[in-house]
Order: sequence, then C-alpha cells, then structure tokens
Amino acid sequence: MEKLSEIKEAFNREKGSVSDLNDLRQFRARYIGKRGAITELLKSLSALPKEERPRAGKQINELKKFIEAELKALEADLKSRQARKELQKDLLDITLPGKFVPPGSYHPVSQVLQEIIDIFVTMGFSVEEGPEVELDYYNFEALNIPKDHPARDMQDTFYVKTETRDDLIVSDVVLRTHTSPVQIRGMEKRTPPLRFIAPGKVYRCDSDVSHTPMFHQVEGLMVGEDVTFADLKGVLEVFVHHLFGPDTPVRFRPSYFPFTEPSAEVDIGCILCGGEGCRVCKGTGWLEVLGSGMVHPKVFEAVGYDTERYRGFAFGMGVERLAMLKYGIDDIRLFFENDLRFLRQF
Ligand code: 2NL
Repeated sequence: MEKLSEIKEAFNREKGSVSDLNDLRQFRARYIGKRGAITELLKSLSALPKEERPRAGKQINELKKFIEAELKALEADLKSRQARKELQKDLLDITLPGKFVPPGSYHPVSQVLQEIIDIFVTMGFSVEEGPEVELDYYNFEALNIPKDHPARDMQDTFYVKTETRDDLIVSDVVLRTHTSPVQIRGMEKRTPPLRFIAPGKVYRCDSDVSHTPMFHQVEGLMVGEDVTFADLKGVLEVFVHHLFGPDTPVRFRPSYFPFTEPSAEVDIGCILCGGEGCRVCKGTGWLEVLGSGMVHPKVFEAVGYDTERYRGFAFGMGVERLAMLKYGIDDIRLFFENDLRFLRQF
C-alpha cells in the first residue's frame, strides 16, 4: 500500500516536467514499461501470502489504469501542443502592411538608346551585337583606317597587352573605339541586301566635360544593289524627326571619314535657342547629331563584296551626346555619377 502511494505521488510530481513526446516515451517506460515500477510491483505479487494477492493485485491494477489514462491524456495534450507550434511557424498575418519596394527606372542613356533602336527597328533594321575587345583588323584595318591615322594613336585607343618581346609590347587587340567592327563582322556573315544597326559600348582614352572613357554608340548600315545617297537622307531624316520632333530642321553637311565616300554630317536646328545662336550651338544655330556616308569601296573589298554590284550607306552616333542635347545637359559625367537627384529627373 505504501509503495503504491509512493509511485502515485512520484508519477504526479514528474508528470509536470514532461515537455515533449520523447520525454513522454521515457516517462511511460519508467512506470509501465518492461522494467517499469508498476510492472515490477506486479512481478513481486508472488512473494505475498496467497490470500493477500487478489486485493494487492486489484489495487496495483487500479493504479496502472489510472497511470495509463493519465499518460493517454498527456499524449493527446502534447500532440495538440506540437501541432499548434507547427502552425505557428507558418503563421501569416495578412493584416500587416506590405514592405515598401522603391520603384527603379531606366537610366537616361538606356532610355535614349532604346528610343533610337525602336526607330530603326520600325524602319526594318535588325539589331546586331559583337565583342567589346576587338582585333585591330576589325576596328581599323577593314575600315580603311590607315596605320598612321590619328585615331589609332595610343593616346586615343586602349590597347590590350597580348604579347611581350623583351621591352617591346606588340598588340593587335584593342577595346573597340566604335561599333563599326560589328558591321564588318555582320557583312562577313551574310550577303546583301541587308540593313542592321549595331548599338553598344565603345572606349576611348579621353576624359573631360564632353568625353568619358566609355560611352555608347549606335552605328547603322544598309547595303543593296540600288541603295543611294537619297536613301541615306530619307532614313536619317525620318530618324531625326522621330527622336527630336517632326518640325526639327535638318541639314546634311559635307564631311570626311576614311570608311565612307562621300561623307556627310547631319545637323539639326538648335533645340535650345531655336536657331538664334547660343552657348550650346556656339552661335551657329545648328547642332551636329550624326556622321554618315556611302560605304567606301575599300570596306566592301575587305568583306569580299562586289563593289560594282553593291552600294550602301552607313552612319554613326553617340548616345550620350544625343541624350545631352535632348535633355539640355552640359556635362557628360553626370550620366556616370549615379546621383539619384540627377537620375530621378528622367
Ligand atoms: C560619327 C561617325 C560614322 C560610319 C560611322 C561605317 C561603318 C562601316 C562602313 C562605313 Cl562598316 N561606315 N560607319 C560611317 C560614317 C560615320 O560615324 O560621328 N560617329 C559618332
């Protein structure tokens, strides 16, 4: 009898510190397991005098039933507590305010670049890309730019070191100084008629208010059996009127490039002073926006095109320069400072 109340007391005392199902398993084993307190007690019945056994047996069984019922309730309680914990982990409070994600926007250079691309794509031009690290051949040689041309000067071109012989650095690899090499590669891999533009980053050893070592260019090319200077004028006039507005005055002025003959620069009436003459147009009333010309026969020879059969026009423009004119910005370096007070205006 004494032993029974001792076990019951211990059970009730320990019950409170069972905190999970693992504890419960060990707790149960201590009372009704193979070597549990109740099990041992039942085994010891045989040591009692015969007449006492039924009464003792009955009391032990009552305690066992009590313990079993308690354990069952405890198990149910622990299981429901654990399930609640699992749910808590995935709890989602749909009444919480959302996190603020500041909206981004395209960089002004990207915006103008995309506008330029859209205008030419509308006119049936496709878009070509190519390597920014180029061979001298594609950047200069195939474009009829002679070995002693100032554009090849170490001062203007980033040369990539490729081969060292004693103290002499020989390099035929450069960072492209224009996207013309993309046009050369584009002509090599197809036959006319063709028309495509080549947008991308270009690099020049230059830095001041209107020059950065990296800037963006879009060049374009159209080649066929009957492409004329009139097509050049028409396409570029449509382009200028889309980018700067349909009433913008346009003029073609004779110029010189080694890769085109004849060559022409395209000016628009100054969008700041309306042609009156100001600081930006340096009193001329005109702004230069593009270079262009009829593809030089030497360039067609370099890509293996029949110079008797094909002619074409080509053009090139600086994207930052156009963005500066369009938005009246006087320092190109503002585009690369990533000052949000500047960028938020576009
Ligand atoms: C400018 C002038 C120009 C070209 C680029 C070109 C390309 C090939 C053949 C012939 Cl593959 N020409 N490109 C022609 C004339 C002018 O760019 O002022 N760019 C900023």
